[in-house]
Amino acid sequence: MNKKTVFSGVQPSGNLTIGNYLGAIKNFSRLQDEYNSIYSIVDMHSITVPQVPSELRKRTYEVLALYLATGLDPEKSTIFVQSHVSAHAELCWVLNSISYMGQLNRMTQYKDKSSKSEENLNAALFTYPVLMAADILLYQTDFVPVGEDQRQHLELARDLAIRFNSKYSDTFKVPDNLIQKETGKIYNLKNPELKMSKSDPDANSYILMLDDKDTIVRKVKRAVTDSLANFNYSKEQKGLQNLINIYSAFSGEDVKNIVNKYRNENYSVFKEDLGILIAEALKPIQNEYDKLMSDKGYLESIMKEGAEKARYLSYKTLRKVYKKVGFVQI
Ligand code: AQP
Repeated sequence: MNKKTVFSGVQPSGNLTIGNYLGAIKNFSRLQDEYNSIYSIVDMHSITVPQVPSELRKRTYEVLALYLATGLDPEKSTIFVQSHVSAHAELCWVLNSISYMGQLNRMTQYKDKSSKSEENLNAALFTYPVLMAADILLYQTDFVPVGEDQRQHLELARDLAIRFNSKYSDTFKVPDNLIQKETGKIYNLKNPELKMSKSDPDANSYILMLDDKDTIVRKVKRAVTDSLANFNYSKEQKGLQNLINIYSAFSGEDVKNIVNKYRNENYSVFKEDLGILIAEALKPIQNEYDKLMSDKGYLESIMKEGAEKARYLSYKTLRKVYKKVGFVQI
């Protein structure tokens, strides 16, 4: 009965890409039978960059519908919206008190995002990884299924858990990551040196989970590859390597088979097949998503139920933390 716990979250900061899907969400439902699974829609993280409030609200419903459409079952997993559980902000404040400015300054995501715009130079973006540590540590998490881009933030969560435990005595479990080797980083279709990102200004750089078939086929056709005319899986052909990884993730076929199958073909044949493969794999998810989005009442009932479960679990940890740091309990 002693199941290990997994926790992860997705920001409702844009329409979700196949990077978010393959790097994180696809694994969530796979894990829910084996683990105590807790999945959040981390809306508080989203406001670290400017958001349009009405869109943020709409996207929060959309991410929940996508969670359910990809197979998350509220009977098996705790699914909730971060801002509904105030323990996250409360623990973040305590963890801020043991976080070093120098370490936060080295976070590559902070450096990338803050250099993009003056508006992004805010204190919340700087302490974003501390809030993420609070998200994880509140649930005594064993494993965190995330994409490669979150590795450094997860290291910070581990450091903070260890630091708090040694300063105040054992309180937090020290979490490990669950990063998929091939799909932990899906690259940008227009520039395979960058990761695919939902907030990229170029819509051709990503494929959305809700893109229609024609759009997907067109985007894959235009994806940057190379002029070597050699169908191969190699680091020197990063664009093609990324597309082969995507093909493998959606088909379940291993990379060797895919390379053998297309070895004597033009890239365009492979790209055409890949576009159709992605569109067909996403279609059932999209159909389920449409049904769920037409029933807001149902989605809100899931949010309420999830918030209650998450509040119960998180306050158990927060109460211990408050006691250990010396806050008066009444
Ligand atoms: N390209 C990617 N490949 C694999 N995994 C990815 N993830 C994101 N991009 C890729 C994983 O998706 C989960 C949710 O991500 P997030 O919403 O917390 O934000 P992010 O990591 O900052 O992702 P984006 O798409 O780049 O969002 P924006 O553009 O808003 O910053 C995480 O587990 C992440 O690792």
